[in-house]
Amino acid sequence: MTETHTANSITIVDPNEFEASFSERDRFALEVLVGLSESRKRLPSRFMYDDEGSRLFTRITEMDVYYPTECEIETLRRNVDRIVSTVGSEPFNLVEFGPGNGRKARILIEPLLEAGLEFDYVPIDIAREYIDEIVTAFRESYPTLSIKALVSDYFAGLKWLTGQSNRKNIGLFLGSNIGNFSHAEARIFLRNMWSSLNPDDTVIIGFDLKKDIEMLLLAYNDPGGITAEFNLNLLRRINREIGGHFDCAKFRHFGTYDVFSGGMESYLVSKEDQTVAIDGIGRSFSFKAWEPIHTEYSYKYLISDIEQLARDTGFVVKEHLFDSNDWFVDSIWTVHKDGNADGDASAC
Ligand code: AVI
Repeated sequence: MTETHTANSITIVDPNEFEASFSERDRFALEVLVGLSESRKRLPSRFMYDDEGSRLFTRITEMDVYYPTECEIETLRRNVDRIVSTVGSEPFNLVEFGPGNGRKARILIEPLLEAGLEFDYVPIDIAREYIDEIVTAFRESYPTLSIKALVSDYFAGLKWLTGQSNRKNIGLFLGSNIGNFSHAEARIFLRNMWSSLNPDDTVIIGFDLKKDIEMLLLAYNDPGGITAEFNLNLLRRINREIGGHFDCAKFRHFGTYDVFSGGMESYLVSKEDQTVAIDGIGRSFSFKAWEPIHTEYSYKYLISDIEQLARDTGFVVKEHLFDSNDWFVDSIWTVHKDGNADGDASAC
């Protein structure tokens, strides 16, 4: 892992140079090959976020029908004093997993600076360009803020951080990104986070709550078709990066809700029988008329689900912070580790 000091207060840690033999493009090609070869075709949602996908996702967050972003911003704003008070007065790291454009972190950073607290802001993201953008923007907005920006896988970055700093960590995993994991993946993710943190560290996790089904369906099937474009961009990305020959007009976006699992599910459905070649992986894939490709889960939670998830992964729920409609929650958890190094791993 190398460290590059770009300014007094900024550290960029880049572990990726050692992993260059397996590029993001190779990984994408492999996942497309595996996902489209299955009898229930699927493409992993994490590949939705290339430059074009990130641009489309930002547009989604600006739509009135896509309520989670505004709900979480309201949640953070109306509860900022409570969050500042949970932090305590000791120096700490404010670690943000996947900071996006940093819009939500700003809501916390300003009052934390005003309160005169000593902390490093530590955004962690695998994509160097996002980290560069946030560092540039935050250096301009907050000249006194100390930033340690980590270009890294979340847990490698967190392990590096806890290995070189024994400050308390306050982790932010906002935006209901946890909802894009299956329930099993969410448990694995949170348990990994637990393992990488120290006892009594805090995490604040954004969960979208179960709610009126019409509202969910509208949020993921907006009338302007931006969500459809966001979903179809996966096929365009295959065309751009690995020589696919998808005709997007021959697929449609379909967003539906599984009341049993609480998952909004997104699909791309083939409108006709067709065979599509992907030159970069030397294969063609056949689609029957109305055959789906699963592309995304967005799980919605009950408070009882969240509390169970915390217990199962070794955390203690401190507080739930809500927006004024109770549509969204930022849940504050602390890391519980007793004498046993494995903690309470009962459900893992
Ligand atoms: C990033 N993630 C939390 C969004 C969600 O709501 O699951 C992605 C998204 N997909 C369609 N619309 C928004």
